[in-house]
Order: sequence, then structure tokens, then C-alpha cells
Amino acid sequence: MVSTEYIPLAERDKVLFDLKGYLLFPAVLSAEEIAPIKEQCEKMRQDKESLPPAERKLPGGAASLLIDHPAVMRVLHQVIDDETEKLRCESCFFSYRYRDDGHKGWDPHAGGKSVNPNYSYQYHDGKIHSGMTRVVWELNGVEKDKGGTAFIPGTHKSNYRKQLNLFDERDSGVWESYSCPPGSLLIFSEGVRHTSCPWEQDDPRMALFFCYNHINVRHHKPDFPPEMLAALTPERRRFFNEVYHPQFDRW
Ligand SMILES: O=C(O)CCC(=O)C(=O)O
Repeated sequence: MVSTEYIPLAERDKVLFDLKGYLLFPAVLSAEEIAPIKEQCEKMRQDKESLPPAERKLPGGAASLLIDHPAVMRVLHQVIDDETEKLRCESCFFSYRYRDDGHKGWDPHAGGKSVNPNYSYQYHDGKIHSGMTRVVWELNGVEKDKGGTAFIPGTHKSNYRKQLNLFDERDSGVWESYSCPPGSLLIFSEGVRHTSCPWEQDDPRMALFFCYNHINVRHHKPDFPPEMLAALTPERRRFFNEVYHPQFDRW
């Protein structure tokens, strides 16, 4: 059982997110927490029908404990909204990668200041207001520069949005990636220029990609099946509410 209590995000991490546009927290999940999620993901990949309907789609089943994991909430409360009821989860998928898997690999995208609420990243009145925010759980270890997501740090605030492609070559000297043990948590603003990479490790990548946003905004088409939503606790189901402002519930 994951406690919903959390230690507020350190000042250093808040400033680092603003500076770079991403944060990495190593080994947040224990081996005992990772195992059932990996088992669910393997079944989804190889034998979906063996799972109950509510667990065939992420983030149902064992993975549901990640929806409001305290290590995620303490960041989203700082960068999207400090009220949980104003946070939405709008997509979740499993990335299974292996060497020569035919994946598109290097594919830089996003970056630069934007007024589109989905890619917007603002700092106002002493607070960060990040639009679409990715939360990635690396269930297996990641070796540096061998397939983890790569970033051009700081580009969520870059003024030269259309010229960022000047740096798109992998060896342009501005890309940064990470290594991490299993169970690590990567959180980034979709506004920072980033890319997937060819997977060059022996162990596959097993990563869950969640996408969060403010309750007022949506980027993805909603496609969470009713049986998955029905099996969640009310506190977790709330993350899949339609786009609206919760003040209307009070009137
Ligand atoms: O696969 C990856 O490492 C990056 C995924 C990505 O580009 C995204 O989440 O927008």
C-alpha cells in the first residue's frame, strides 16, 4: 500500500525543473512494487486475454498505484496545480523497447516558448505553470545514452522555437540523457525538446508513460475503457474526469 502522504518537493528540485525542464528520481519503486506491474505489462504484451478486462488497459490493475503515487503528486502539485482535483491523467502507455526493434528511434520534437496551453510553460507569481507533463516509470534499469529519453535542457523556455532543429543531430553537443536503476521516475515538461532513442541495451526497456495536464486542458483523445475506470478507487478515477473546471461542482 503506497502512502498518500509525501515530503514536499525540495526547493532544489523545483528550481532544477524550471532550469532544465525535467527531473529524474532514481529507484522510487522497490523490487516488490515493480514485480506485479511488470507481470501485468508482460501479460498485456503476450497474453492479454489472461488478464481481467479491467487490467487489460493501462493504468488499470497493478499499475493503478502509479496514478497518484506520492512521488509524482509532489511534483505535479508544484508544476501543474497544487490541488489534486485540478490534475488530469490523459494518457498512459507501455513502451517496450529492444535492440533493433524497428522503432523510429531518434525523433526530436517540441521545445520553445508556446502559448498553446498544452505545450505552454509559464512562471507567474512565484509559481510554475507547466502544461502537458510526462511521467515515465522506468521498470528496468537504463544505461546512459543507450536508449533513455534525451533532452535539450532548458528548451521549454527557448525563444528560438523554430531554430531548435539546428541542434537536432545527436552529436550536436546539447543533448542530455540519464542512467537509472529499475523503478526510477522521470518527469518532464512536454515543452522541452526531447526525443526517443534507439535502444542499445540487452535488457528491454519497460517504461510506463503517463501524461498529466491541468483539468482545463486536454491534448489526447480519451480512450480509457469504462471497465478499467470502474475498477479504480474514486480518488484515482477522479484523474480521468472530463475537461472542466471543478468550481462548477460547488455551485
Ligand atoms: O520514447 C521516448 O523515450 C520518448 C517519448 C516521447 O517522445 C514523448 O513522450 O513525447
